[in-house]
Amino acid sequence: MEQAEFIWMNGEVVPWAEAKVHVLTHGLHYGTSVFEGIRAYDGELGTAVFRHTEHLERLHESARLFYMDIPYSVEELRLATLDLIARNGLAHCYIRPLATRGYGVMGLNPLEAPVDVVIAVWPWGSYLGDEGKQKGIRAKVSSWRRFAPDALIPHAKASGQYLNSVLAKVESLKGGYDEAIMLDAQGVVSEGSGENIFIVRNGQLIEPPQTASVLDGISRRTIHALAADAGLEVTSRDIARAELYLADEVFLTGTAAEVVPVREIDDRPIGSGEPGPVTRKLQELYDDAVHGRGGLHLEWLDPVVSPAGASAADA
Ligand code: PPE
Repeated sequence: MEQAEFIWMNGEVVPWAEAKVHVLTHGLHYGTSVFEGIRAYDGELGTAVFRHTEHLERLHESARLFYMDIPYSVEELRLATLDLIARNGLAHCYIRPLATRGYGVMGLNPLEAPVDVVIAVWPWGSYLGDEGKQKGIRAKVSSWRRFAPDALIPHAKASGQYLNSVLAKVESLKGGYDEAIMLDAQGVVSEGSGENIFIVRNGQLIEPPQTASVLDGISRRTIHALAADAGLEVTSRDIARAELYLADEVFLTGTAAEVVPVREIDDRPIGSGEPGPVTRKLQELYDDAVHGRGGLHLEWLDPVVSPAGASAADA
C-alpha cells in the first residue's frame, strides 16, 4: 500500500510508522472493531471529502450495534480527518477510520475493554482496477453465502464480519474472476464482497432490499439520488440469481470501487458483454458528483480547506 506521513490515533497525530497497538488488542483476536471507508477527491472545491458526515454517522451506528461507545463525536472525527488530510498534504485519498476494542481484557466479553480510535488516510487507486472501471469486470456467484442477519449484522461495518467477504473474494480470485457476488441465506442476490449491486432489466433499475443482508451503502444512496436526477426510478426488491444472467446491465457500487460495470457473471456475458448506457450514465454522474462538477449536490462535499482559505487545522 501507499503510505502517508501521519495517522490520527486517540486524539494525537503520530508518524505513520509509530501508529501501533499491543498484540493483545481485543479487536485483533475477536474482530471487535468497526470501520469506515471514505474518499476525498481533488475537484471543483479543491480537496473535499465525499459524504463525510454520513460515513461518520454510520461508523457510530456500527459501533452502537456492537455495544461500543466511540469517545469522539461525529463532529470531532470530521474535523480531525480534515486536519489529517491537510497535514499529510494529500490532494485526494482514501480515509479509513477504525474504532477497535483495545488492550486490557481477554475473553469474549468486550464491554470492559477500552475503545481505541484511529484515522488513516492514503492514496488508493481504483479498487477493481482502471481497466475494470472502463471495460467492466468478470464476477462469480460465490459458493459462500452472505452471512444471515440472525448470525451477524449486515447493517454494521464491523471487522470480524469481513471474514465472510474474504472467503468470497479469495474464491473468486483463485477461480480467475475479479470479484464475488454473494447470495443471501435465502438464495437471493445480496452484494459483492465489498460493494452493493444493481441490475438493469427491461428498462428497470433494481437493487436488493435492505433485508437481503446488504450493507446500507452510501454510494448506493448516491446512485438513488443520481438516478432520480436522470429520471430513473430505483426499485428495491429481491433479485433471483437467474436475473443476474438475464440482466441487460449489472454494476457494483462502493466507496473504494466507485461505480464498476460487470460484463460477465459465471462466464455468461451480461447484455452485449460491454458496459451498458445506464451504467455509463450513472458512472459519469457519480464522477461529476464526487468532483463537484456541474454544481449539483455540493452538499455532499466537505472541503478540506474552507472557502475563506482557513485550513481545517485552524478550526
Ligand atoms: N458492501 C460491503 C460489504 C462493503 O464493504 C462496502 C464498502 C459496500 C457494500 C459499499 O458501501 P459504501 O462504501 O458505503 O457505498 N466497502 C468498503 C471497504 C472496502 C475494503 O476493501 O476495505 C469501501 O468501499 O470503502
